[in-house]
Amino acid sequence: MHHAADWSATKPRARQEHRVAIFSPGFQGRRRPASGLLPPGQYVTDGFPVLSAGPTPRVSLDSWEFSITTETGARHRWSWTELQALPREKPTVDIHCVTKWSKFGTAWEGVSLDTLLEGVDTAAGYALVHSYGGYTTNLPLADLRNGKAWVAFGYDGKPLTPEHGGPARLLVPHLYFWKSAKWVTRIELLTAEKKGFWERVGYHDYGDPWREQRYDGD
Ligand SMILES: Nc1nc2c(c(=O)[nH]1)N[C@H]1C(S)=C(S)[C@@H](COP(=O)(O)O)O[C@H]1N2
Ligand SMILES: [Mo]
Repeated sequence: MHHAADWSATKPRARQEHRVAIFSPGFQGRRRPASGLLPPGQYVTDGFPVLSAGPTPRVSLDSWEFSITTETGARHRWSWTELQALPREKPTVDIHCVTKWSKFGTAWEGVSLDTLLEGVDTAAGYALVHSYGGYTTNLPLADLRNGKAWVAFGYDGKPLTPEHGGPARLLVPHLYFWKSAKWVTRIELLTAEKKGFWERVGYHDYGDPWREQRYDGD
């Protein structure tokens, strides 16, 4: 269920093709060739660089938890075991870092934010994502819905490694990769925008790689 029709009508043709390629059900769960579509100013890498603003937090699965808090103070919480019991998806997507590397065809496993938001009653328009270690990043709640975002715990058929955000990270591949918070633990839903770690020091609030929204004012 990816609700492609919700956004495709408003997007330029190149972006529409890109999204369709990403979410084509026939490619779920196995590698696909690179889309060949590179956002402006980016170059392709075959490696998988590690970019972390601080030390890698080590979180035991017994104490790990993920929660969504709403603007009314309600808190929805999942233990590791509860997260693992939810329906999984295997998105294969291209990722784009603001430092200009892009990686095509990355294969992940995780739980869709649509699944996690199913029982969450909210009128919030914004989300502030919190990680173990203190990293934060902000985005509109709409960008977490409709098949566009996951809490990912698998990469390339294996558990996600700590340096890439394991046990679990946010994956929001349609925005620059700094929005994909590693070691995610909470999503705070808000009626007014609060900026995250990079957004507060001059990076773009939204960060659309196709519009090259790297810095505030782009
Ligand atoms: N918690 C946390 N998440 C983070 C970061 C970070 O420093 N801390 N860096 C961001 C940036 S700038 C990028 S490009 C990607 C890098 O992910 P990777 O190290 O798996 O390539 O993670 C994003 N998520
Ligand atoms: Mo980045």
